[in-house]
Amino acid sequence: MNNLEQLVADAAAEFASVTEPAKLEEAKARYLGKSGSLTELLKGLGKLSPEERKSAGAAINAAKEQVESALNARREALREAALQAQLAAEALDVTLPGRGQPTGGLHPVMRSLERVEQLFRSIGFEVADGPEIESDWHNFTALNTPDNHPARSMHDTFYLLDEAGKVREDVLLRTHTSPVQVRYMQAHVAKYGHLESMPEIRIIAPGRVYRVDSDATHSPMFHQVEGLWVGQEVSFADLKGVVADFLKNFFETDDLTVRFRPSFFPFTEPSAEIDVAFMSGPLKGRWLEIAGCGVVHPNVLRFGGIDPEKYTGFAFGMGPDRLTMLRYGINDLRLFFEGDLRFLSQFN
Ligand code: 2NM
Repeated sequence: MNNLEQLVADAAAEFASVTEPAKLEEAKARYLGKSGSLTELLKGLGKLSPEERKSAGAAINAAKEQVESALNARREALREAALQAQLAAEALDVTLPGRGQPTGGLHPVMRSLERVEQLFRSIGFEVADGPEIESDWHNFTALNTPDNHPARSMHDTFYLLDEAGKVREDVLLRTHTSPVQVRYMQAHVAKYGHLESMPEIRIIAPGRVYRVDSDATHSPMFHQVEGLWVGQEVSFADLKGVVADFLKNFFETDDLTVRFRPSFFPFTEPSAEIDVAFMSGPLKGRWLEIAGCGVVHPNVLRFGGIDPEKYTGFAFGMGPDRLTMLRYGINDLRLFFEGDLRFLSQFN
């Protein structure tokens, strides 16, 4: 083998031995680069006689073409190998069965809330809402709650922090949905004026509320639905009728008894707890505390912009979490907040 043939064989072997494109370009430079061995041979042609130069030049150029074609073949092989590796890495088996698209469903508490809304809409109530981050004024002051009331303590209510991390006294997570009723009364009066012509207010306010409390029967976030009916001759008798009718419809039975037990709330006077007892079924004969209610306190009407000499109203508040537990026979409140599909999927 002469020198040129040896050089071509060396180049081909070197190209074949590299597996990375960058290394291949380095190998190319050693033969075809500015001071590569073939380039140096071509530079040396000038020192030869014209006859020698002709044959030597032809031989070197032939060798150069062989090296270039070995290089191009190797470049192409490396490109093809890289492509195959990428295709293998990104392979999709389009023949696999799909993963499926499971359908979602309503949370059982939301089912109850929708049911409550539907039943109250059917007797002419509107559904109202408001912010979960409330002012102390809407949540407590306007609801006739005295400054020193224990519910106002940080022990019972979540307050918000200012930018320096200090507790603000004027902003909190609402502890009930009553501030929605206050806001609604004010907006209603602003819209219609507070004269004889003001239409009645009939609303329910469903939503999340927050209290510092957490055990098997209390969650720091829970749900409430409150109702409010304000008009010129609205009485406790109307309240009893609306509530008893609602409970019979909600639990889909006439086989229940409702009783009103005197109680106290700052925002109503008189006030009562509402108990219900089923006359049949697994809970037969047990009184269950289900809601609170009362005639709206004159101060609350006044804070809402309504003249308590002209209008009266009743209000009630109940817990859809508890209503849901009773309706479905659920024994632990925490099941509602764990997000376990084995539990949740039973309601859909
Ligand atoms: C309850 C019990 C009794 C109530 C009062 C009001 C308002 F804003 F009209 F004054 N809304 N809800 C109320 C009354 C809530 O929950 C146990």
